[in-house]
This record gives sequence, C-alpha cells and structure tokens, in this order.
Amino acid sequence: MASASPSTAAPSSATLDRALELLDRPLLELVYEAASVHRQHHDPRQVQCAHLFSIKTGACPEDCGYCSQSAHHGSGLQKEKLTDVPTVEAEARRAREAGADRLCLGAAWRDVKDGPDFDRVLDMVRAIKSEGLEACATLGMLTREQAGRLRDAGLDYYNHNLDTSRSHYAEIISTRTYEERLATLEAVREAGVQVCCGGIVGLGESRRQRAEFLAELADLEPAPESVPINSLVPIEGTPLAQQEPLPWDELVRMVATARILMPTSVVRLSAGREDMTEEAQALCFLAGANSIFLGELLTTPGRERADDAALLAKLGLVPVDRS
Ligand code: SAM
Ligand code: DTB
Ligand code: SF4
Repeated sequence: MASASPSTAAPSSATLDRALELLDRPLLELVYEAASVHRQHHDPRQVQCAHLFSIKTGACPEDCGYCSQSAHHGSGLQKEKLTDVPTVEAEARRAREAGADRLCLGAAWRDVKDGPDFDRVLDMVRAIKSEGLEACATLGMLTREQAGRLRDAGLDYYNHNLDTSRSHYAEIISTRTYEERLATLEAVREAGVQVCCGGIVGLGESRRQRAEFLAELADLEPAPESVPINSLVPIEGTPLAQQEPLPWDELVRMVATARILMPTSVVRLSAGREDMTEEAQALCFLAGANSIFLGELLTTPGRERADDAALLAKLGLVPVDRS
C-alpha cells in the first residue's frame, strides 16, 4: 500500500453530513452509540495520561485569539526563554512519578528554526525517552526534514492542531492559513511520527462549524492517532476573554462524534476540564474520551492532581501502565 499522507482537500460532504447528523442526535442516543463504538476498539477502563511542559513561554509572533502566549495580546504573561535539558529530565521524572506515561513539550514558536535551540529540543526528546516516557512536542510549523530529525531523536507524537473549521479560522487567527497547518501535518506523517491533531471548542463557532472541524480531522488519511478536544480556557487580555462558555452537552456531543468518526484514534479530553463538573467528564469518558492531561497545562493551572486521582478511582478508570 502506498504511504498515506493527510489530504489537503476540504472534507467530503458525506463526512460533513454524517458529523452533522451525529451532533444533532438526542444526546443519550449519541452517547450510547459512541460508547458501543469505543468498546469495540479500546479497553474502556484505560485512560492515557500525559503531562504538559512549556519549554519556551510567551512572546509568540502568531495572533491566535485564544492564546495567553501571543505577543499581539496583553495577557500579562511572564515570558521565558528556552529551558535547559536537565530541567526537562527532572520534569520527565516528576511526570512519571505522578502517573503520566507521556511528556508533551510546548513552545510558543510560529515555526521551528534550525540551529542551537532546535538541537537542544532534540536533546530534550532524547532525555524524555531515556526516562522511559513517550515523547510528544508541539513547536509550531515544521519542515519534513525537521520532522525526520525529531523522529530520529525518538519523538512518538507531534501535536499540531487545526483548532477550528476552515470557515471559522480567519475569525480566530490571521497570521497563518489552514493550508500551512495541513502542510506541517503532512510533513509529520511522512516522517513517520504519529499525529496528534484536534482543536478548541467554544470559540464562538456554530454547531455546523464544529461538524466541519470534525469532518476535516476524520477525512485526513489516515485520521490522527490522537485527537485533543480542548474547551476554551478564557484568558484575560485576549480577544476571546469574554466568550460565552459552551454548554456542557455540546462538549459531550463533540467527544462522542469524534469517537464515532475516528473509532481507532485516542480522543483526549484536553484543556478546560478544570471548569467541567465531574458528571460531565464522566459522560465524556463514557462517550469515548480515553486520554487526559494531568496537572498544570502550559500557562494555566489545569485540574488538581488529587481531584483527578479521586475522579478516576470513582469511575473505575486506570492510567495506561507502560512499565
Ligand atoms: N505554538 C504551537 C502551536 O500553536 O501549534 C504550540 C503551542 S499551542 C499553545 C498548542 C495548542 O494549545 C493550540 O493549538 C490550541 O489548540 C491550544 N490552546 C492554546 N491556548 C488555549 C486556550 N486558552 N484554551 C484552550 N486551548 C488552548
Ligand atoms: C492541546 O491540544 N492542548 C494543549 C496541548 N495541545 C499543547 C495545550 C492546552 C493549553 C491550554 C492553555 C494554557 O495552559 O496556556
Ligand atoms: Fe503561538 Fe501556539 Fe499560542 Fe498561537 S497557540 S499564539 S502559535 S503559542
């Protein structure tokens, strides 16, 4: 079989119609079908737990309307230069001891530039692997060659989100295009690194636009191995600070529809869990979410570790154990 790479075409109308039909279903009918699909492809008790770490914070040249790290907004975030390798090594140990099996490095870069900083990131990836964790990174746009160097260092996943639908994109970000995002996803796929690609809900998009976004993901060939669904974490000083929160059932619908459209992918209930009730999270797990971030996110506090341990225990869920 020829090696598959993400298509750059708009999603097919059949996938879009299916996504819309699913999102419009009575909630519990949708959750029931998603839970059934989930059980055919995954162990429903297992949850993959990742830890996020910001290796370069703030002063980002992009203008993403949701983000605390954009230099275009006045979020008041303290900016920090690229951290060093021993700090990442220590963070990997901390993550493992806290029950995570993956460390995800985040950098507020528009794109990766070859040179000493990128070389240092490659050493960070090697350090994470030598601590026995999976390694993920999200560094902005990449070339095929840079993706290959990350693969050679041992990177398991590259996170690069489409974030929203094509039709809503320009409302949220003006400094790059959807096609540029897709080109990086293609470079990652071609290099043989697994793709982590999702987005954010609650950016003022319509339900139809949420269907378009899920159809874009599902029509990538193949679909991303990991699909993070973030809910907007409103940040003071950003254009979306006052955005009305999305009703909880819309998020459950998104998780369930993602599960049905991408049955074998891991669906990550990502940023925004700290503002959700335990009951809404439980419905998301039932509907097929099987991955979370533990502890702090990149620039926001995330959910208390002890609360998460109690929630997983209450629901009978267990972290993936790769030891
Ligand atoms: N600069 C790189 C990029 O944009 O690809 C990597 C870091 S960026 C912070 C990674 C992802 O975090 C974004 O694509 C977005 O989906 C998510 N994100 C950022 N700020 C967020 C917020 N306030 N609420 C929810 N998700 C957010
Ligand atoms: C993703 O989809 N969500 C993570 C990760 N990929 C890098 C980032 C969430 C950021 C939440 C806001 C913050 O802490 O700055
Ligand atoms: Fe920069 Fe990423 Fe934030 Fe956009 S989401 S401003 S690219 S750090």
